[in-house]
Amino acid sequence: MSAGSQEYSAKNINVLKGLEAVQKRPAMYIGDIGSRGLHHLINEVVDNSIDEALAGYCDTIEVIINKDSSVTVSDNGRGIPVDLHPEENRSALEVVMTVLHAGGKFDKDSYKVSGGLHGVGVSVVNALSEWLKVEVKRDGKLWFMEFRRGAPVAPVKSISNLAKKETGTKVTFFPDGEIFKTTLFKFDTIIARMRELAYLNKTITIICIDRREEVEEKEVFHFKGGLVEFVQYIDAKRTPLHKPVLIEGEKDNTPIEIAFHYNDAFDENIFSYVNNINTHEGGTHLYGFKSALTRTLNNYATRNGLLKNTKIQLSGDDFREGLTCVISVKVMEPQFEGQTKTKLGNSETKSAVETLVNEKLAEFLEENPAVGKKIIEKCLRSAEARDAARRARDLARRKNALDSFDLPGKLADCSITDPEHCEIYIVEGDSAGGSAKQGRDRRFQAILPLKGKILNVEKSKLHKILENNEIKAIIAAVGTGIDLDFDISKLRYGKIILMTDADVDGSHIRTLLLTFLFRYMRELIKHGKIYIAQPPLYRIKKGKEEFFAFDERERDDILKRMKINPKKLEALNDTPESQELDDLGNIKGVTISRYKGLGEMNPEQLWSTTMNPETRTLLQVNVENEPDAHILFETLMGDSVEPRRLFIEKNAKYVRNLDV
Ligand code: 0RA
Repeated sequence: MSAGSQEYSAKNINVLKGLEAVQKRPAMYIGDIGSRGLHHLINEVVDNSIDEALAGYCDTIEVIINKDSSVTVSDNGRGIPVDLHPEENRSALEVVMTVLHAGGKFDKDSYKVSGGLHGVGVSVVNALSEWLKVEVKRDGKLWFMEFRRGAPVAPVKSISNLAKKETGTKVTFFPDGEIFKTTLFKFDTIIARMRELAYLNKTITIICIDRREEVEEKEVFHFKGGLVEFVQYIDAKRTPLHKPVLIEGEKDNTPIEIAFHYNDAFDENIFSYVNNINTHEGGTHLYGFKSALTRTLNNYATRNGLLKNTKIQLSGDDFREGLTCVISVKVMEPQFEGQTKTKLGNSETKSAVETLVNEKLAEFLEENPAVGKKIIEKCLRSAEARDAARRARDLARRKNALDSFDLPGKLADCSITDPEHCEIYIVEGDSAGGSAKQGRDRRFQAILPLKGKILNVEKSKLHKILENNEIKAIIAAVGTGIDLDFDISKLRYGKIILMTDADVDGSHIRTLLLTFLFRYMRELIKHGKIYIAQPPLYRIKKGKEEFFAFDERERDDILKRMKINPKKLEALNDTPESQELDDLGNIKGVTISRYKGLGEMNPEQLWSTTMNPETRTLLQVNVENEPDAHILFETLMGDSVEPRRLFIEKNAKYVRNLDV
C-alpha cells in the first residue's frame, strides 16, 4: 500500500469498524466460510444487479471467473452513484462499498425485493475480499475505485470519458484466503445458480464465463418463457401430460408467478421461491398454492361430473402426484422462519397466492376443458394407487415390518440411545458388514449391512418399494418413517453414514441409496444428517509401518516420503492385486495393496481408517441446488443407461467432491 492510500484509509477508521465485525465473524453474514459462503459472495453482488434489473434499468449481467481466479460481476444498470454523499463527505460509491446495508438507502422508492437470505449488501463482499475494484460508467465517464480488505486505497476518480452514452457497474474481487477455507470457485455451482436466476427473471440475460483454462467456457442464459421453461427444464427427462399452466398476477402488492404441469411419474416436486431465494422449507406461499389447487380442482371435477365413477375421496396429496411446479413470489418485507431460515412466514402472502390461484386456475380450466379432464383423470389414478399403497402399508404394518420397534434382525445396534450421539453405518455387503461390526465402537455406532443392490425407487411405485427388504430394513432402523409419514423427531441416529466400496458397483449402490433418501426422506439430507464414508484405496506397508491413502495422489505423496519414485509404480495403477515390487531395487520391501472392497480390510483397519471419528474423513451430503438435484437423480435413475454410466464413472473417481 502506498503512503497516500494509508493516509486515505486512516480517515476512514470509524467506518471500517462495521466491516471489521464482518471480518471477525464472517459466518454470521454469509452463512459459512467454506465453499458455500465463498460462492455466496458472487450471489451477493449479482443480487444487486438483479435489483437494478427488477427496477427496470438493466437487462444483462455477466459473471466471469478470471485467469487469476478473481471474479468479475458486471451489469448495464444505472451504475452506483459516484457523487459526494452530503452527510458522509465522501462518494456514494464509497458508502455503498464500506457501510453495512448502505446499498438500499439511496434508492428507497425503487422496487427492491432481491438481496436475499442474508441480504447483506456488497460491503460484506468488500470486507471479505483481499482486494476489490469497482468500475462505474455514469455521467459520461468511467469511474474507478479500489479497496484492500475493505479499506479504500484512494477516493473514486474518473479515468476516462465514455464515447457512448453508457451506464453500468463492474465489480471485480479476490476473496480473502485468510478468511475462507477455500478460494476455489466452481463454475458448475455458479452456472447452476445463474441458470436458476435467469429462469426466475425472464427479462434478464446472464452470461457466465470461466477463463481459468486455456479454452474458456461460456454459458448464456436467457429464457423468455420464464417459469414455463423452468418447469420444462426440470422435467426434461419425463413425459408431461400437457403444456404447463401459467398463473401470473399481482395481489396485495405481491407479484406472483406460478407454472406447473403434471407428468407420468408419481412424486410431487414443488420448488418455491421468495425474492429469488429457494424456500426449501416452504411456508405461506406454498400453503396458499396447495390449498387453492385442491379446492379449485375439486370444484371443477365435481361440477363437471368427473368423479361420478369413483368411490374414493380425493385428498390434497392426490392432486399433487406427478405435479412439477415452480412458485415465485416477490415480498417486500419477507419474514423467514424455520431451521434454515428458508420458510416464508408472512401470513398475507398465503391469502394473496390462494386468491390469485383460485381465480386464475378456475378460468384456465373453463377455457381448456381437455387439459382439465386429463389432470382430473391423473389425480383419480393417483388416488386409486394411493389407496392400494395404503392397504399395502397397513398390511406391512400389521406384519410389523415397518414398525420402528421391530428393528431388522441384521442391524447391530449401539448401546447409547440418545440419537444425537449415535450413528449408523449402512454398509454394502455382508462381509464388510461383518468387519464393521467387529471394528466399531459399539457404544455409539450401529451397523446395518445390505445385501446386494437396493431397489431403484425412481422406477417403482410406493407399494412396491415397501415390499423391498433392504429398504424396509433402512426405514425401520432410521426410525423416521418416509414420505408423508416422515417425522424427524423420531430419528434414531444423528449421523447416517453410507459406506460402499470404492468401485463402480459401490458408486451405483451409493447412488441408489441417495436416490431413495432424496425422494422419500429428503429432510434428512436438508438437515445434514447424511454422510458418505471414505474408505482408503491403498495400503502401503514398509516393515512394521502401515500407511493408508485415499487416492493416487496421496499414495504417491507417501511413497515420495519413503524416497520411492512413484513413476516406477505406474504399472501398478491398473493392477488391483497386492504386489511386492522387488525387481526394481529401490522399492524392495514395500508392499502396496489396492483394496478391491471394504471386505478386504480387517476390522482394525476399517476402524482406524474409516470409522474412528478422530481419524476418518466423512463427506456430508448436501443439496446445492434443489431443482438440479432432482434432474440429476432423474438422469441417474431414469430409463436411459448412458448418462448413468457416465456419471458413475466420473463420480467413482471424484467422489471426494460429492454434492448433489
Ligand atoms: C445505489 C443507488 C442506485 C443504484 C445502485 C446503488 C446500484 C448498485 C449496484 C450494485 C451492482 N450493480 C448496481 N447497480 C446500481 C440508484 C442510482 C440512480 O438513482 O441513478
